[in-house]
Amino acid sequence: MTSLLVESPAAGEAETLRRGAARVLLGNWMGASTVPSRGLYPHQWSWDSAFIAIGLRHLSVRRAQRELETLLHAQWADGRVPHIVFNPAVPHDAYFPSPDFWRSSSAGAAAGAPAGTETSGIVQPPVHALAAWLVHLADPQDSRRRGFLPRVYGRLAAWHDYLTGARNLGGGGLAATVHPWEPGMDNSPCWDAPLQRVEPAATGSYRRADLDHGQPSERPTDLDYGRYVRLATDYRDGGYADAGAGHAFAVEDPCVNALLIVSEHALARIAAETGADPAPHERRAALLTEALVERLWSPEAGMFLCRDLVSDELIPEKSVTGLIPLIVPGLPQEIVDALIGTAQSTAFRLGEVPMVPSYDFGGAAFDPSRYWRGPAWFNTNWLMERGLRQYGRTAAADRLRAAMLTAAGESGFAEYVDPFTAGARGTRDFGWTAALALDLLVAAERPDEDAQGSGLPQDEAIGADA
Ligand code: 9WN
Repeated sequence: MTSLLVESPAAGEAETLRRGAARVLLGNWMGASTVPSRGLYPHQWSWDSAFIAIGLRHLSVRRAQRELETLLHAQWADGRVPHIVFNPAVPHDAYFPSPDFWRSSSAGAAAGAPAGTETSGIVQPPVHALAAWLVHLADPQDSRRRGFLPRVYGRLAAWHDYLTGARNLGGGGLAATVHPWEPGMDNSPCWDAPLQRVEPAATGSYRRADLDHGQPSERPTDLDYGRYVRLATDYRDGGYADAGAGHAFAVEDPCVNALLIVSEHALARIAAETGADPAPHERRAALLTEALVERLWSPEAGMFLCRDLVSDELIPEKSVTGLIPLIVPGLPQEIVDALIGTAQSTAFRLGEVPMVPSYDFGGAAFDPSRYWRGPAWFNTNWLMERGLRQYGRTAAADRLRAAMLTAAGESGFAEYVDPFTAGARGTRDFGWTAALALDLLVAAERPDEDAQGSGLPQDEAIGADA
């Protein structure tokens, strides 16, 4: 990778990047939401849409609002926001599992799935309240005029109630995930041990569509896919019930819960802006932060780890998920220092390699090409960048931002990149890569206007913006 952008991009480079990112976002826009990729992922995905809205707000605040509202309209009555909202115009064989696999409107009826929209029945990380708050900040006057926050507040609050209620499977206050697709890092080595308990669905009982678009060496193996299908089938056949379901896979993930905390702080801001009481959200954010440290912090590893709820043990694999709590405000100083030390250690090599990898360079399962087992992703690095900035590591954050901007442009807005070279991997013209590059570009150019730091109540700069 040539280092085009050392600190902040030169005007010409920035313009090229901005145009490229805008081209991707306009090209992936479907009229009411944005697809992650026209080929590989031709529907609306939950956490993709949140990250996409964060970038889209710089192109069109209205579209960014619409993006989030389209997703939230597919919310189930029990509060869950589904991980995919299917586009009825897309043929079923374009993506697997398709609507006829999930059968949300029938199998999910008891859990309150909408009757008129087909969705998946699992969830993804809760980035949405943070995204809604950042979209509001992009143009508070327009947001107020259009009543954006009052429209989304109730749905976002119900979403968090679902995660902290029905999904408190471990009983310690954290949200659990019941499928490897839920934390969004599908093929992470963290799931290898828990997945051993899962009997794969029979080969030939389904057809993978992802291999029509991606390199098999960059995608999950057939064995892992069989297990994903088994877990989703069992969840569906149990009516997508959470309590008492005897989940074969149930995990508390640091990134999911860190995003829940940051989004809960954002919800407090949203509540205050709409005339509701922010205090319950602040209280919940504080309780979740305590639970995160109590249940997932490992002083030995110097990072957060996933907890397997079936064995009730921490999973010793080091994944980027365990560094992402750096976005949580108010962590004890020794945890912040340890997290940054681990990020800079030989495991993740922050500052030495272009972007933070998805998994420990020294881990037995490390693979520089395969899904979430080594490659570097733009959403996780965007979160790391915010975390570093929040805790005053400005030089490290600036370096990471510059490297991400270079990698986004040079890779053709790749889905993920090789962790040593930043060479493109996965699909190209990927939605959140373009969106988050645009967001970083704006932040580099207009630091005062952007919601730097956490987007949280302690952040005075944001208070002034709002
Ligand atoms: C399954 C859409 C999604 C991302 C996930 C990423 C990948 C899907 C898949 O693509 O997952 O949800 O088919 O592999 O792992 O984070 O949201 O971009």
